[in-house]
Amino acid sequence: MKIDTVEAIPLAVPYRRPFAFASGVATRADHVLVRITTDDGRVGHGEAPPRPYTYGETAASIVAVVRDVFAPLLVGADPFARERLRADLARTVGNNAAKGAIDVALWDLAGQACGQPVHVLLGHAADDVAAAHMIGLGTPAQMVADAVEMCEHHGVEAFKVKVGRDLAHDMAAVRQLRRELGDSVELYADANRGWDADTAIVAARRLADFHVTMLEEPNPADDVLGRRRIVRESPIPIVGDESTITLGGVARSLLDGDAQAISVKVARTGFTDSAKIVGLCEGLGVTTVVGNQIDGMLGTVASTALACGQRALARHPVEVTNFLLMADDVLAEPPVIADGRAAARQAPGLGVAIDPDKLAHYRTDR
Ligand code: MUC
Ligand code: MG
Repeated sequence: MKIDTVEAIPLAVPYRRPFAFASGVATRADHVLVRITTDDGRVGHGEAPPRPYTYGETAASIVAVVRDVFAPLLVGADPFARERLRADLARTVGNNAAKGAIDVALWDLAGQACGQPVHVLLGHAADDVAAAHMIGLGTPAQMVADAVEMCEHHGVEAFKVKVGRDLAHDMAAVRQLRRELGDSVELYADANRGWDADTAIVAARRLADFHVTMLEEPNPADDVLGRRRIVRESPIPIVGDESTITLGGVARSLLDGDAQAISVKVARTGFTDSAKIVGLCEGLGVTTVVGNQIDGMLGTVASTALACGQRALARHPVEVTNFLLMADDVLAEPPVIADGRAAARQAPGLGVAIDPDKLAHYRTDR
């Protein structure tokens, strides 16, 4: 089996409502669909969400780097040779989402060729996992309404609450969420670098009072001493997300004392590097959680496969619900969140099919 073509197709899919967080707001899914075709007629897919505020990539830069730099390295190669291809791609620095989507498409192809779903190839820790929902910034009432809808319609009992604004506003939202949802749901928080160190330390103590279990990216990790002070003084673990986007970056962050747990995202480290990060953390006794890069439906299927493939990830609720923000997408069958759980697809590879009419409708390059 050899790679024949590599395409990067820009999409624009509307959201039902915007998703806001301390470092930005997403108003539509302007993701790039990576499609790799082999000489024996198989098609693998991956989804690259551009996140300029995290990786510096835009939809246009993803399309250009895939088409002009990565496709020439991939065409003619064996899609099973992931380690060799990873090294070839790594000669170009950055471009994490583009590389992640290519890696996902390669695993999709490998699974199809083996007749096995990706989560089975990754280690088959589980067939389904508990889902966590990420609550975007809004008024406390809007945030509570979002959570209640997820509880009532999808049975979700774990929530990552966006914070990182004015402390009084953030704490009002967390207080109301705890009051409305009760003590049995898990709440954890993500400030997306919105606070300075002093504010973050105060916030961490108050969050702990509401039994919030973890705090992600409280301040910019480049504020080195400030971040270490937060880690030292916070009563709850500090999670690295946008400051820990590569295998080496995770190692450095943990050794430097900048984070005590790691958010792993298929959208930036594919399956291959995500599994390496999970292994590194597992060996060090560091918790890993599957994060959500405001993934579309394809990214959600991939995140669920990763979580179901790795035991260390299957243990914690997995952030797989934010595709519900999308008014539509290009997958023929959307993911399902039922009774608070997301199931891995059991068909070979990722088990996804692209709806050709929807693709024609949402692609922006024609
Ligand atoms: C997160 O965990 O930070 C929001 C925007 C983005 O790119 O990722 C998020 C979620
Ligand atoms: Mg985060």
